[in-house]
Amino acid sequence: MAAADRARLGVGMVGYSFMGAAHSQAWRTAPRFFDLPLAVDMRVVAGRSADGVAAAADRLGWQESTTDWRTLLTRDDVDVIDVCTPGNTHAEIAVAALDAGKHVLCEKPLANSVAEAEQMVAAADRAAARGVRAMVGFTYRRVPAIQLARQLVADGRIGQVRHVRAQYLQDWLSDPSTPLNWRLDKDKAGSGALGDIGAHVVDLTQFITGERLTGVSGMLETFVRERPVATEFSGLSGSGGTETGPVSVDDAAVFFGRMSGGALASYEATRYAQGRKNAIRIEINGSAGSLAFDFEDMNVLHFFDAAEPAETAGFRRIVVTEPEHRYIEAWWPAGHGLGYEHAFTHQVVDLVGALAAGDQPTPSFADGLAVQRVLDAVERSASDKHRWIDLT
Ligand code: 4PW
Repeated sequence: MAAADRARLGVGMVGYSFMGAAHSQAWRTAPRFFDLPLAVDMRVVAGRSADGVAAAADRLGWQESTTDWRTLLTRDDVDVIDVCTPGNTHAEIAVAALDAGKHVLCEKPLANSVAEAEQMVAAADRAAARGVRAMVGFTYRRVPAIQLARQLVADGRIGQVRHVRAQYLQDWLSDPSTPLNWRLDKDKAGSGALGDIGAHVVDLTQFITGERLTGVSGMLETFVRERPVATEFSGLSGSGGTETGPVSVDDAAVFFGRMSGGALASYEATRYAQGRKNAIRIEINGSAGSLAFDFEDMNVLHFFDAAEPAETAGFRRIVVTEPEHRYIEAWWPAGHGLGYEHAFTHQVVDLVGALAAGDQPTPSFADGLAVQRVLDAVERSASDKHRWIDLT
């Protein structure tokens, strides 16, 4: 589409650290590699520190900055509000934005509690009646190998799903001197590894299989209960002094459940898996084959087809970088590979496409609520001797 024919989509973002930077690069890059139906206009970024947010606007490519996110609600040049703040502010910002008629992209997990997530879904439903859309940022859905995995399941290539095995492994808390930050504060983050990274594998397994968890049993552990107060923190690392404070969230979560199609599912989320930096490992075994993925080798999907002759059967390593694979054609020649940031770009591409078409983007807030219910059930189970919690 010729640039002049495109209607503008004014974007306002709230928050500008790790996720804000990832989302900013996506808003900047998507129109440069994909033929978007709307012209992205990175209008304004909001944050609490005047100096910090002004510097971020400059660095990340926003035209203006503000210390008051509420000003975004009344601006005619802002059509979509991108929420990249800690979880305790998601509900307030997203509900206000939707009620003000702004489309919303909200970072995961959707909220810090089921009650907040339900309020957000209600706001999204009210807004949808007026053509205003809401999407939650389960970004890893947009990794091409994950898209291929979902396609293979939907096409029946692994048959009836029997086992779902999922892990999200990081190690940035293994060192007890890693300081406190908002991800370790229950008031801000809602939960620890469970919500921050476990939420991704819950969403991914439900997305790939097209099924929902119908019940869970789990346990949580906090290995290091006191840490230095941070003197500086960025991304997932920082430093602290001699003052210490409590960790109020889980460090690790292990749970199992049953999928709606009958499969048995097991999950592990931890920030203490020494040597595993961002390993999202998913293996699905079906009656006719298996799939395996690890984000640390994110351009690859392993596929086992049980129909192949035994002499030559084996896991096939599919390099998911062909133009036939979802999103790839817009990028590099086959084999040149994508990285972490590309999934955020794909998220913007899909959101802008849905907004232009007047469609509901996915994952919806209702999808986010479904994940929230699983997180809540795991917490309830863990605090009650691993009791089975029904989700039907
Ligand atoms: O994908 C993960 C996020 O959802 C990242 O590795 C870090 O943990 C940042 O937030 C969560």
